[in-house]
Amino acid sequence: MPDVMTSHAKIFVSGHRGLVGSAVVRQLQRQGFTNVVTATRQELDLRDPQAVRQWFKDHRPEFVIHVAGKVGGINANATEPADFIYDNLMIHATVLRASYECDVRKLLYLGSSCIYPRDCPQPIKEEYLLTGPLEATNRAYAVAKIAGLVSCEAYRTQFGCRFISAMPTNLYGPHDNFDLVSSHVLPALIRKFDDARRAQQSTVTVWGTGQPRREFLFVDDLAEACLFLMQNYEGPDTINVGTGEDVMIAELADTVRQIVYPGSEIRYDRTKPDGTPRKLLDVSRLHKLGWAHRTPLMEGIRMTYQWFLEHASQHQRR
Ligand code: GFB
Repeated sequence: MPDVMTSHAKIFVSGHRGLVGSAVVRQLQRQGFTNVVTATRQELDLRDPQAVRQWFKDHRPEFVIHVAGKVGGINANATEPADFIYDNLMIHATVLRASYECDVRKLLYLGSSCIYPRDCPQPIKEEYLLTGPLEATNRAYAVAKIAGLVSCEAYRTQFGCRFISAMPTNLYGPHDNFDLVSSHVLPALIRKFDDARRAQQSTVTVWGTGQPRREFLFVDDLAEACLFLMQNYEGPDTINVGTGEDVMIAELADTVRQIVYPGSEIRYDRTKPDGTPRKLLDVSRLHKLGWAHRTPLMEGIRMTYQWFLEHASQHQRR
């Protein structure tokens, strides 16, 4: 029986205040894990090798669910590439090295669907990685995430580390970033339609042409998949995590409009980039392992909007 997390195992969740990290902590609590350790950015700068090494020595986590990172939507990635590549390269290099040096028993690393080639066949299989050019708008971030994935393989090869990796699709849910400049499309649309409703503005602007297609996974489903992989997967290959269904941005915008502000109209700002035309993940490997998502998109959007309304005061511009 492989070495799995028991209820009292010491589990470090990096990035615990973010969209994914907060969902992973919720899921661990739901599943009865009582010894979860975290560190705020103020307590621990994950880009600082000395600080991370010392923190790992002091806290000795047995398992690491490594979901910290500098993330953002198409605009943030296109305008801050140096910060995206530096922060993410440093975060992944320090956490993986310290995990190896402190004999962490198993680590899960999370990548992103943007690591795949811009124009690869759809749905995207894990083996398409590095078979073609990347999407320009998030190339720096993608290279950093690929470096993290290859690092997991390298530690496994050289030192036998049980470092596994997963590639999630576009995520959304509670604790998302709703800032209009740096956010991803779904929280941005929720924010835009809600702002328009409050201001009684009849028109909402959607970026690009509305033609690209995107796949959206509710973040609590991703968190459940992370724990499933930690407990059941030992393989060297990365695993796509998604729903296997995608939607056109125009359809998504209309769905959010119906939920948040049905009386409004949509206009498109074609001066903004579309990004990758499509990035639908092939999730057959994950389904074969025994996990599939459960939250339909409409239900997930409603739950996310509900959370947004309950935390309206928090949505300051980042
Ligand atoms: O979610 P998003 O910013 O990132 O954009 P990507 C998805 C699509 O939604 C693009 C359109 O075609 C955008 O033009 N869109 C329409 C909007 N209106 C808006 C809006 O108001 N805000 C935003 N943000 N988009 C990200 C990568 O790519 O995917 C990240 O940049 C990460 O690195 C993430 O990998 C999962 O899906 O294009």
